Amino acid sequence: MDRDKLFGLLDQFEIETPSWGYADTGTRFGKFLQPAAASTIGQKLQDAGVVNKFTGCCPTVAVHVLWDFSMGVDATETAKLARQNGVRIGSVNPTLFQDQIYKYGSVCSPDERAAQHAQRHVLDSIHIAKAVGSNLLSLWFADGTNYPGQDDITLRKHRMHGALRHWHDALPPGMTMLVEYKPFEPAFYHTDVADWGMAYVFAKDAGPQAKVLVDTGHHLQGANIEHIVAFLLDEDMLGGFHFNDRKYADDDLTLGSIDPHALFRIFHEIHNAREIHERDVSRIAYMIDQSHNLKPKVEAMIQSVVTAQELFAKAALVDRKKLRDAQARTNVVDAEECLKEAFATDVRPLLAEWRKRKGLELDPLAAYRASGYEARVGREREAERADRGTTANASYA
Ligand code: RM4
Ligand code: MN
Ligand code: MN
Repeated sequence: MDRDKLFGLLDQFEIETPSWGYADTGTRFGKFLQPAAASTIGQKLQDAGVVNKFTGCCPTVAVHVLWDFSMGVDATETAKLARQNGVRIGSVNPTLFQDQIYKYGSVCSPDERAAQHAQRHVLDSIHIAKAVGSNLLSLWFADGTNYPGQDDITLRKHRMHGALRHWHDALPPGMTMLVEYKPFEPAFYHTDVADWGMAYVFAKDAGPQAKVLVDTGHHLQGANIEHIVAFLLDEDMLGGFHFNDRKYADDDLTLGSIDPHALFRIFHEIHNAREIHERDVSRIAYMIDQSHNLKPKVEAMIQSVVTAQELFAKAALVDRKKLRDAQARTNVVDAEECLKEAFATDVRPLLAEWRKRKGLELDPLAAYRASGYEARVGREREAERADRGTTANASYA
């Protein structure tokens, strides 16, 4: 592939990082705290700005409404803070779990008060998105049941349909509503938006501004995610991704750390849709949804972004003319060799060249480490926490 063409594709490949990836997180068995972990939205945006500075491709930051916005705080101030750190607010994620009222679900709950609370929270989130200049509302529901017979599954489906239609009608023009699915957890018997098919039906029914969000960790073992991606792309229903890797379930491990080839195959389908099937893939929102419990947060984020770029570039190198020809000849071995060759290509020198042209450091992780940022903010943030008399508090995302 022509170098300039590849660089053009890389220029357009922007990856959003999540505010919650910079805070202390953990599991239900506890949290391991890090001195440099961010505890305020200001600190999260500062970290995201640093990731963007070293990678040059992470200009937006996803926010989770209840974790990042406090009552009475003007959202435009948060947008300003983002700009001061060289980033913008990206997807706005309503927080439809964790409150006591959501014990039996949010909009699907049989408790009318819970559904109304959720209704209002999402409408407030749309206002926040407008105020911060974001065009993405990203919905994930913890709704589901834990025991057979606990609630009427069909009634819950109707409640979800109603809520999504209502919110869709409240979207300003140009704003996209993403519907994320997940097979289980926190509900362990049934989940109201359990897979891509349900997300597709809900989104389609809500209206043209609703699309499906694929979180790579939200599939049962063995699911063919690239097939789902190709299918959604062809239906013009793929809104975006939450990238992470997994070994067992929704592990939120570093992208590409377990199965880099899986993400390569996903990118292959995206390049294929653009080049061969002339699909517009420019509006796909690429987002990272990871929480790093053991790794230093900014390092882990840079590592993830660089891996995403490498796999994206490798997949772009697939010789699609050769592949089409092999497919037409039904030469299965030749066809597979096209993918193997691209995957085996060391694209790191190409990426270094792309960074050089953009005036970026050639090795983002090494440059970040040399900057001494981690140790500096670690000291500052520990001192601030001691002043406030607070121990770090954050979610279990
Ligand atoms: C969920 C899901 C959502 C994210 C929360 C924190 O498992 O992936 O996207 O908002 O975690
Ligand atoms: Mn997610
Ligand atoms: Mn998840």
